Amino acid sequence: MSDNDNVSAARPRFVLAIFVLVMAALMWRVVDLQLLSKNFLRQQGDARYLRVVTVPASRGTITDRHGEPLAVSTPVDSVWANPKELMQARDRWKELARGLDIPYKRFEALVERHQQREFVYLRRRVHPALASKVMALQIPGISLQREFRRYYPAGEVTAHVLGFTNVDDAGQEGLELAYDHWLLGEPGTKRVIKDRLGRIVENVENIREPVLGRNLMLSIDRRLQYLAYRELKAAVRKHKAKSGSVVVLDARTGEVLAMANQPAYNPNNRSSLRGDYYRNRAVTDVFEPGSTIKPFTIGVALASGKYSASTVLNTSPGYMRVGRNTIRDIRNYGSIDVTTVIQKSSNVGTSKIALSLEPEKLWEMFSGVGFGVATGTGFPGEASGVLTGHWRWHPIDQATIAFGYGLSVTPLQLARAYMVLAADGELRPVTFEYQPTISEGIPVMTPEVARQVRAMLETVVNDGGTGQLARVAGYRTAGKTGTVRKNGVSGYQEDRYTSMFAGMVPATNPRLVMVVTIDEPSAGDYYGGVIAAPVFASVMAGALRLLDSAPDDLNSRGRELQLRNAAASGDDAPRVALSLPGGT
Ligand code: 59J
Repeated sequence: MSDNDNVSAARPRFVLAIFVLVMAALMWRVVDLQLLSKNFLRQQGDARYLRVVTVPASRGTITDRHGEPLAVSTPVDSVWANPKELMQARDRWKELARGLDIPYKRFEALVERHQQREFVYLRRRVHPALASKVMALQIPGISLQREFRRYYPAGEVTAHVLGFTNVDDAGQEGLELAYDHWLLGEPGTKRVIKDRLGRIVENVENIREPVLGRNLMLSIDRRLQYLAYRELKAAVRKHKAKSGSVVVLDARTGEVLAMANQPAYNPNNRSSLRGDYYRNRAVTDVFEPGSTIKPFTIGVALASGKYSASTVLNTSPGYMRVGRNTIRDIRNYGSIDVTTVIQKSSNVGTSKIALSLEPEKLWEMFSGVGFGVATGTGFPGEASGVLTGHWRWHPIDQATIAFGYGLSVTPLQLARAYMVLAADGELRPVTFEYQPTISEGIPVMTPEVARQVRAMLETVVNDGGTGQLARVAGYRTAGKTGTVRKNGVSGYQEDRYTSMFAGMVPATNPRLVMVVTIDEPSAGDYYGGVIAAPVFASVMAGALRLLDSAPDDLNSRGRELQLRNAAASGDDAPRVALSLPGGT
């Protein structure tokens, strides 16, 4: 009984003790949650909803010299998932895959392969409209990431100059690569609150503002670029050539106004391409300049005082021996003056002249006009070509280099060298940037010599010259043809040629310099005067009209018009006639 009494007397105290203990535990829990673990818990909560996200910065726009866009970044969205969350919503996968336009099997494999991860891209760079449709499905674990896609409005036409960016918007080739640091923006960061579905519901604060990429204005003139591209493409196709390049420079400022190559590619859709197509051959590929180098040899001859334009040389019988080698012309030109050596492109005449000059002077001229050194435009992969030192030349090297073999140049280098002739003897820098001021040059020949050589180059396109098809109606034209046998593993080849033309207009006060190279024409003709010269003429004619350049040869303009009107050829003849200053 007393036991029972004891028990019953002890019960209230026991219950009280339990009660006090429970209370103490609860109090402790309150203290713990409110005070001791507060920070930890807040962090955990915030981590679930408060996020730091990057704010992408768009890459700068590339424009031509008139502000026409050539490379622009358009906003796109990339759809990504947290696979761990997405695994919980398997019933909605079909819907999601359909919305994303991904075959279901592929979608399933993708998510399952990454199910232990917290991040996987489902589709990158889709149109924002598609992205928001997907988000509207409200499927857990799906988020968007804003990105930018590079778009090239001129497509193929500017492909080699601009290059392209990779999927992360970093420059990979061409000017996109060369000017990457300039074009690149700097992403910012901001703190946001996201809801259960990962959607941003509130901007909390900007941590760092994104810095937009800077714009780049190029020296390129989109209209000339189109023209150069179109004419080159047509010629490469017509003559079934392997490749080709065109460079157009502003003869005064050294700006690259147009640069095109074949084969080309569409930078907006590069899915099925070989690296071979990406090369900007005009700056990365070298060739032997052949006869296009002769004007510089003649420049040294004139500067030496030993020769004038009318000095006569005997080139009979059309070949000559130098040591164990024979130098040949395609015909026996007999006794001709220096001007005719250029006009007919005599290898024998040029060699005779070269062998009578100091090797050092020849070398100074060739390196002075930029052969053997890169042009310094910073274009990725630019080749510097090869020019061996004169101290290593044997007489045969001296002769063959003087008519263009045994050295190599890029089309851009050759154009720059011709700019020296156009700029009265000054070597000026070339650039891809809009820079319409005349930069200081280095004098490498006297203005008199430059003008005399230019005058000789006019005879090349006139009656009796090798380059008559380069003539531009209404303008005096100066230039040089070249037909070069290609050097293969077993020496120079009989059936593979590079055809070229290098020149300038208007010859009296050159405004434009242009080089055309066409590699391995295979449809019959292969002479530079037949294959490359017409490309020069059509691009220059169009370019001078676009630039509103004053004709310096009204006689030939009149003659040309008479011919045109007589033949009633071309529907632009009346328009030209209206703008003619003084009739025929
Ligand atoms: C030529 C060469 C190769 C290298 C010759 C072209 C030499 C030479 C060894 C024969 C075709 C051909 C160092 S010719 O460019 O002279 O442009 O309208 O490839 O001579 O010695 O069946 N150009 N071209 N020579 N080699 N080696 C002329 C000339 C040139 C023309 C034509 C016909 C060659 C008028 C070239 C043109 O000026």
